[in-house]
Amino acid sequence: MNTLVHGVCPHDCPDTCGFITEVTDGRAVRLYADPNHAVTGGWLCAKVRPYLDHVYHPGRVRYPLRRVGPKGSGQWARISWDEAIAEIAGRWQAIMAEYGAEAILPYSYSGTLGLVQMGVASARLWNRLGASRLARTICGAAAEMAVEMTLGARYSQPYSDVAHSRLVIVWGHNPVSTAPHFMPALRAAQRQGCQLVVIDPRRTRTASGADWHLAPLPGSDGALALGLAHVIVEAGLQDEAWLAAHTVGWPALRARLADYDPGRVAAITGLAEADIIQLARLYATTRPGLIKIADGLVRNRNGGQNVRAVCALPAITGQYGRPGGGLAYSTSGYVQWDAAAVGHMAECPPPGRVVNMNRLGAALLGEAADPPIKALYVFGANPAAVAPNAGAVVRGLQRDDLFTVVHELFMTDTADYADIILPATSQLEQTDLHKAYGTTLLAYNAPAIPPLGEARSNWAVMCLLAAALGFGEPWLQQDADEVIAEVLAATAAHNPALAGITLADLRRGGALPLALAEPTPFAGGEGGCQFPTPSGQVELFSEALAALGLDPLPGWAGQEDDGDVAREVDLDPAGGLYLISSAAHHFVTSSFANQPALQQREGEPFVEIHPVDAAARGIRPGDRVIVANGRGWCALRAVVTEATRPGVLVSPKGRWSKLHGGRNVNWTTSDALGDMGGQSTFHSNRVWLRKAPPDPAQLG
Ligand SMILES: Nc1nc2c(c(=O)[nH]1)N[C@H]1C(S)=C(S)[C@@H](COP(=O)(O)OP(=O)(O)OC[C@H]3O[C@@H](n4cnc5c(=O)[nH]c(N)nc54)[C@H](O)[C@@H]3O)O[C@H]1N2
Ligand SMILES: Nc1nc2c(c(=O)[nH]1)N[C@H]1C(S)=C(S)[C@@H](COP(=O)(O)OP(=O)(O)OC[C@H]3O[C@@H](n4cnc5c(=O)[nH]c(N)nc54)[C@H](O)[C@@H]3O)O[C@H]1N2
Ligand code: SF4
Ligand SMILES: [Mo]
Repeated sequence: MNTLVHGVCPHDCPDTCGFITEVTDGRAVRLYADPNHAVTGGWLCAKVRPYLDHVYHPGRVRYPLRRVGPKGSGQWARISWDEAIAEIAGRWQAIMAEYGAEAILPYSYSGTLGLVQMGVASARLWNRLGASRLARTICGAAAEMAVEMTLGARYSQPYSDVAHSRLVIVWGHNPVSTAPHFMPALRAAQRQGCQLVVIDPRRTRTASGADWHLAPLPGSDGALALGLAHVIVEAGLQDEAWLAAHTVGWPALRARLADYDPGRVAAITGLAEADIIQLARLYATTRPGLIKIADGLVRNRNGGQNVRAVCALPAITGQYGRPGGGLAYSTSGYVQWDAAAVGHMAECPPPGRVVNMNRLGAALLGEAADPPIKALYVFGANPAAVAPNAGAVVRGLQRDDLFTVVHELFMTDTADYADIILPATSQLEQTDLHKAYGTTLLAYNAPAIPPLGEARSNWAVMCLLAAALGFGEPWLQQDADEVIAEVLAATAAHNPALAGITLADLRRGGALPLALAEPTPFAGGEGGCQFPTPSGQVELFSEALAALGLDPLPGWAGQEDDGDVAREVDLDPAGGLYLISSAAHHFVTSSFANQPALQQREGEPFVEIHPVDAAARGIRPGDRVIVANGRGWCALRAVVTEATRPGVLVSPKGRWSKLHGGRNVNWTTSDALGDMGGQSTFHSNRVWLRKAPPDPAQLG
C-alpha cells in the first residue's frame, strides 16, 4: 500500500522546504516537493531532489561500531546498542569522577536544524551533566549580534515582498545556490523593472543574472558601506527627518563618515571611485531599495562591523519599515524557542564553561586546560572537514587520551577518529519541528520510514544515555512529540506569533504561517516604525557594544590574517592572495559531498584564479596547484577564470578530505575569532599558490 508522508527539509538553508515522501511497504519510493507549500512552490533544489540517494546511500552507518585499531585506522567492530551506551556512560562517569563534567564537550551544528534533533538534543542532556557548553559561532554569530544590536531583532520580510522593490542589492550572498526559493520572486521583480546589484568578490550564479556586479576585496564591505554613506550625505540625499525620528547616534556616525571618502574607500575595496559614487546615488534615489545580506560579508575579522555599517544604509535613506525596502538578513527573531523549555537549565547543575566551536582544534590541544577536554560527543556536524584550521582539529582528534563518540549517518572525516560510532537516522526516519531562517512558516516532519539498520535519532540516543547515567528527570525521557508540545506551549505563552498553532494542526502536515501582526519588519508604532532595541530606535551608536569594549559606531578596522601566516605568504614571489571558500552549489557544507551524482556535478575540488594571478605564477587551466600558508596546505585543480577578481582565489567549502587526498581547503583557514560574537573568520585567509610538486606529500 502507498502512503504519503509530509516532511521538512532539515538542512541548513533558509528555505526550509516542505516535501512529500511516497512510501510502499516501508520503503520510500519517491520524494517530491510539497505542491501546497507557499515557499517551496512545487520544486526542490538540485541537492535535495535526489534525496532518496542520500537516505539509501550504501555508505549509511547501520550499526554501532567500536574502534579496534589505532585512532584513524578505520578498523571497527560491530557492537550492540546496549554495549555502546554502557561504554559511553561508563567512560563519562570515570572522566567526571576525575576531571568533572566540563571535561566532556558536546559538538553539534547544522546537520539538521530541527527543534528536537538539534535544539533540544544540543541542550538538555549536556545541561544536566554540567558539561562544557559549545559557543555556536561557526556560521553567522557576528551578523546575528550586529543586527540585534543595531535593529533589536532578526526580522526579515517574506521573499514575496521583493515585488515592491525598485532596487535590490544582494550583498555577500549567493541565493541561486543558498536560498534558491528567493529567486523566482526576485526574477519576477526584475521583469517588472527592479534593478539587481550584486556585491561579491566572485561573479556567482546570482551575480551573472544581475544588472551590475561589483567585486570588492574580501572583508572590505564595512568600508564600502561607509563610503556609500559618505557620498549620500555629501549629495544631501540622506533622510534627516527619518534619522532624527528613528535613530540614535546619527551625528556621531555622520562625523565618522568624513574618514570614508571615495578615494580612500576605493583603495581599501579595490573598486573604482566612480563606481562607489554611482552605487551610492543609485541606492539613495531608486526607492524602495532592499539590501539582502547573508554571511559572505561576516566570515572575516571585521564581519560584525561590516554588517553594522550595511545596516546603517537603510536608516540613512529612511527605508526601514517600508514594503520593498530595508534590510533582509534572517527571520529567526520572530520565534525564539523558550529557552527554559528547551534546556531546563534551572533544574541543572551550574552551567559549564563555554568552548568556542571555532577553536575546536586549539581547545582539544590544550587551550581548554582546566579541565582538559577528555570526551567529545559529535552529532549533526563534521568538524574535521568544516571547522577552520583543520590540521589542528585533526591533531586534536588524534589524541589517544580523548574519548570520542560520533553519531552519524555516514563515515565522515570526523567519524574516522571516533572511538565509538553510533548510527543516526535521516530526516525520513525521525520526528521534528522546523521553523525557518528565511521564511515565516512552521512545519512538522513526520517519520516516513522505519530507521535503517539500527539507526536512532539524536534525541532517542540522549534519552538512552540519560537513563544509563541515572538521570530520572521526565524531560530526559519524553518522546519527540512530547518535547515539541512542551516547547511549543511554553513559547506560545509569551509569543503571539504562535497564537492558535497547535501540535495537532502541525501534525496534519504542511507548513503553517506564523501569526505576525505586521509582515514588514519594524513597521508600525508611532511615526510608522518601531525597533525592539533598548532605545526603541536604530542604534547607530550602541551603548551595549560600548559596554563590551567594542566600537560603538559602525566602522572598518582592517582585515588582516595572522602574522605568521603573512610570513609564509611572503614566500610567494608573486605575492599572497585572499582565499574565500563559499558555498558549493550541490552540497550543504559537507552534507551530500559523498553523493556520487552530486560530486560529479560539482567536479573535482578546484580553485578559481584570475588570469592575471595565474599568469604571474605560471598556472595554466587544469593545473594541479597547492594553496598554502602557515597553517597548512591543500591540493586543488586550477580553474583560470575572470569570474573571480584579481587577488582573490575561490574554492568552495564542504569537500570531504578523505575522498580527495586527505586535505581540503580548511587546512588553510583561520581559527582566529572575529570582532563580534566569537565569529569564525574563514574568509580572512591569505595563502600563496603554486604548481603542485609531483608528490604533494613531500610538503609534510
Ligand atoms: N548550495 C548550498 N547552499 C547552502 C550552503 C551550502 O554549503 N551549499 N550552506 C548553508 C549555510 S551553512 C549557510 S550559512 C548559508 C550561507 O549562504 P550565503 O552567505 O549566501 O553563502 P556563502 O557562499 O557562504 O557566501 C555568499 C557569498 O559571499 C561571498 N563573499 C565571501 N567573502 C565576502 C566578502 O568579504 N564580501 C562580500 N561582499 N562577499 C563575500 C562569496 O563569494 C559568496 O558568493 O547557505 C546555506 N545554504
Ligand atoms: N571553509 C569554510 N568552511 C566552512 C564555512 C565556510 O564558509 N568556509 N562555513 C561554515 C558554516 S556557515 C557552517 S554552518 C558549518 C556547517 O558545518 P556542519 O554543521 O558540521 O555541517 P555539515 O558539514 O553539513 O555536517 C553535518 C553532518 O551532520 C550529519 N547529520 C545530518 N543529519 C543528522 C542527524 O539527524 N543526526 C546526526 N547525528 N547527524 C546528522 C550529516 O551526515 C553531516 O555529516 O560549516 C562551516 N565551514
Ligand atoms: S536545501 Fe534548501 S532549497 Fe533545497 S530542499 Fe532544502 S530547504 Fe529547499
Ligand atoms: Mo552556516
